[in-house]
Amino acid sequence: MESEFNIEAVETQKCLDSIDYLLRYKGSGAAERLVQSLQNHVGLKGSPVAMMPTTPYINTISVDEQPEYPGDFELEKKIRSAVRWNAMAMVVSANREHEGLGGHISTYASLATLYEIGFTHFFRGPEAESGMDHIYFQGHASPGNYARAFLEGRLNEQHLRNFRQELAEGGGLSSYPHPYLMPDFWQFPTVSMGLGPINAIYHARFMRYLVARGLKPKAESEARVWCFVGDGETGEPETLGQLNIASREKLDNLIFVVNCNLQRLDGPVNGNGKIIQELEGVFRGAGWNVIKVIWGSDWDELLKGPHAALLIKRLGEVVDGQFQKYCVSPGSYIRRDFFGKYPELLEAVSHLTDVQLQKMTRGGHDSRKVYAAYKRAMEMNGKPTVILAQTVKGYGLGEAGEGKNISHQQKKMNERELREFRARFEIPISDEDVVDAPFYKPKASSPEMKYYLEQRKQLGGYVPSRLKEPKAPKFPGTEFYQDFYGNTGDRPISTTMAFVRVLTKLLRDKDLGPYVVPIIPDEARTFGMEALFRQVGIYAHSGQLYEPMDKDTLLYYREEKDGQILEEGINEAGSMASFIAAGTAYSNHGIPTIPFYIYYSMFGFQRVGDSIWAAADSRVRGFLLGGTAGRTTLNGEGLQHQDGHSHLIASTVPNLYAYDPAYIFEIAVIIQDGLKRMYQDHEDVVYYLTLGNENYDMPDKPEGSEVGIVEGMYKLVKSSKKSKLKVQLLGSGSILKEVLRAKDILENQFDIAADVWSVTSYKRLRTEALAAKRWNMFHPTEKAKQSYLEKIVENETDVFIAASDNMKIVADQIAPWIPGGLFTLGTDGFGRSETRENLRRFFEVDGECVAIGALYALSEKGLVKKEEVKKAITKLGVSPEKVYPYCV
Ligand SMILES: Cc1ncc(C[n+]2csc(CCOP(=O)(O)OP(=O)(O)O)c2C)c(N)n1
Ligand SMILES: [Mg+2]
Repeated sequence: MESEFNIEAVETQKCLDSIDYLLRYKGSGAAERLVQSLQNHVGLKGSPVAMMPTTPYINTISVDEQPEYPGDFELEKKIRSAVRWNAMAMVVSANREHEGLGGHISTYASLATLYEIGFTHFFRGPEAESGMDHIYFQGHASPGNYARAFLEGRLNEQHLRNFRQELAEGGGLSSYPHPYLMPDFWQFPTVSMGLGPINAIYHARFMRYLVARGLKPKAESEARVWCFVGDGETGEPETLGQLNIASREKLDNLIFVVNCNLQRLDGPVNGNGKIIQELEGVFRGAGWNVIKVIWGSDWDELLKGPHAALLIKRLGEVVDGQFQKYCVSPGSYIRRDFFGKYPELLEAVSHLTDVQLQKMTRGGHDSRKVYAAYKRAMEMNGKPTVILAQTVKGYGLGEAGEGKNISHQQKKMNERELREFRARFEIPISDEDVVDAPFYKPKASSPEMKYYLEQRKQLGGYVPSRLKEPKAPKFPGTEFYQDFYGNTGDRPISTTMAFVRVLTKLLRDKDLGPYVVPIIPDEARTFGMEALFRQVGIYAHSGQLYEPMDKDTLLYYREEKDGQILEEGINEAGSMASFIAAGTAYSNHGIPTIPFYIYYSMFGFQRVGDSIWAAADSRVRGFLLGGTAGRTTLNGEGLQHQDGHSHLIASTVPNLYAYDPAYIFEIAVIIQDGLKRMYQDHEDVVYYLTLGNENYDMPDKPEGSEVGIVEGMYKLVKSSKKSKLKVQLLGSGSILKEVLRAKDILENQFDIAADVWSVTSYKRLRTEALAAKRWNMFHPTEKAKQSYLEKIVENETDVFIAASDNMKIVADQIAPWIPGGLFTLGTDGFGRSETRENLRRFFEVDGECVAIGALYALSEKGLVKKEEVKKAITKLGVSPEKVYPYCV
């Protein structure tokens, strides 16, 4: 036994010596390769060893590898302290004046150094040769950004005073990064946890796409995407769920900085474990380069000392909850509880006072360590990098909240706490003034301001900032769309096919085509778009490294380095991130790419609604296409697929125009209008179109219908029947077909004339009607305004009935403006698998039910006898006792 142990020890030592040798003469890459070879070797011998996903709980970059610090510590500290103070003062004064305004102090307090090093040494501005870096700032650290912009002269004292009072005179500052509210300042809305990280990944990839497609020149030194993430935020599936995409795409232009203050809102992120280690494993497993910045320089000595191995062991043993406890404890406790576990460690810190022990910093507050990490991240080749930086939540707040569980919510400071804060960061504010928490700006002539502003100048100007409007590409005129205005003859098509025809033609346009970005989450074949694979190719950064199995066919799966399609795989969240990247490129890159994102409509608003909201906030311009929509139109797929409510959710997004077109000419007119508004008139709007997969004949475009199609409603057929009774039937999407059937039933079987309207957008009709009504409310003595809807229905005195493949409430949106009210039919309830015919009867939106609805509405006005309606129900073969589809 004894001798066996010795053999193992001897052999182990040999291996370690080899590693040391390689480390000394060939660097860490060579050592890593040796370990890898050992692992492979053992695996081949039949006893595979699992790779350890983590490294010891110390900094990745050793002191010996640390680069020279190029900055001026003292001047940087002065600037950082001023920003810290103002960020705190902004929140404190807002909440003093108006209880409940809210805001966060502690997040920025933990981030200050992580931001500072970036702003002073790394983040490149709009004038930089590489182009601007794109930085996703932690949402609730916004006071830090505002405080810095104040020093830069981009915001004034009044702005700061009006933090979270956006309606105040002179303008205020939005709570969080919202490009919609501060369009000259913010680029990326990040405060919905998880959306910043996923959007950052796809943004970094889209930057590569722009270069690969020749839309953006390849700069010698590439711009970076930086994303600051909270450690609590890593709990969101969107944060970690797409890490593999970043490594698959070799995004070395992407740097995540996770601010590991070990706390989230309620308490510790992983009190019983170690979030930094957990994240290291996840990121490394996903193929990222991981740089841990855990300890500040005052740990260097101990970590090089004779008991380093034991200290590292101890650092690895202690869980996060306990490290948090050390933040709020005196040095004597730390000595006893942490170092005291091993007598050797106790001895190792015997020369340090309790105060010194208590002040030993975490890596994320040490400029040298952070600088080293950022520099290495910038030098990384072939992989994205994550920096896991340990910080203290509420750093510098002392008793007011440093490291405390209540820290996140802290928005007030009393006089004593303010004095302490001032003293700790040496802010030159007098004793009398400090209680008012005034803002502090060092003089423009001070060395620190000169230094900082010069650094920003060297780095190319201020960030964040939004770029100016780019030049619009040349747009095809109306003649381009003529192809789509005629009837489809005896070749019925679906609206999805119709859209694909329009898109295909747009892609072929020599001026506009290159800017079109088709985005598809593994659904191209569903939508009949596979011809595009061949026509414009699928973007793949490495091209096609295999021979596609269908190479000898016309429509083979063609991946290309400069492919145009973003084929995202089964990934609606990632596709939305691409949509946002492409739809904001006009502002972020000065390149007006036009995204057309087509997906199963059920997996749009319902699944990634928050991303759509963020897209709208981001001022995205582009088209969302909800394919295979309609609760009864997509018939076989059943409950989880059949969408009858995306138009309802779409109605909640203010700058989004939602259309439910029925015909190819409607689609062509809507897309033409959208392109003009977004890319020629520079309106920040999104167009949403639902598309169906039912084939039917499409008629000629009625003369002069363009305005109505865009405004949301036009008369498709005026009845030629002479009759005492008349109804106005409103239909949308594929149910327009059923409405036309109802017209025939009513006219032929019941002698009731019926006009038919196509309603393309209930949302738009309602929005404009509401605007007119509101104006009238405030201008009661002036001539009342009339919306488009009111104008077109004012002379129609008949009964109105609406039917669509959506919930009834979608059509009900316009009911208040319909003379005599609106009777609505729709598809409320869970979908199910059936034939279209049966489904439409089930949901009561087929021609027969629409006709019954019309008769009933007439009877309600006393124009038809109730008895007649009863007879009609029987005549049309509908069971009055059929189940109520909403809740069976
Ligand atoms: C999707 C979402 N859920 C919840 C919140 C509310 N929220 C804001 S900040 C926060 C805690 C953030 O903790 P962490 O990410 O660790 O950031 P820290 O402030 O500690 O840097 C929570 C829960 C949110 N903004 N977004
Ligand atoms: Mg945190």
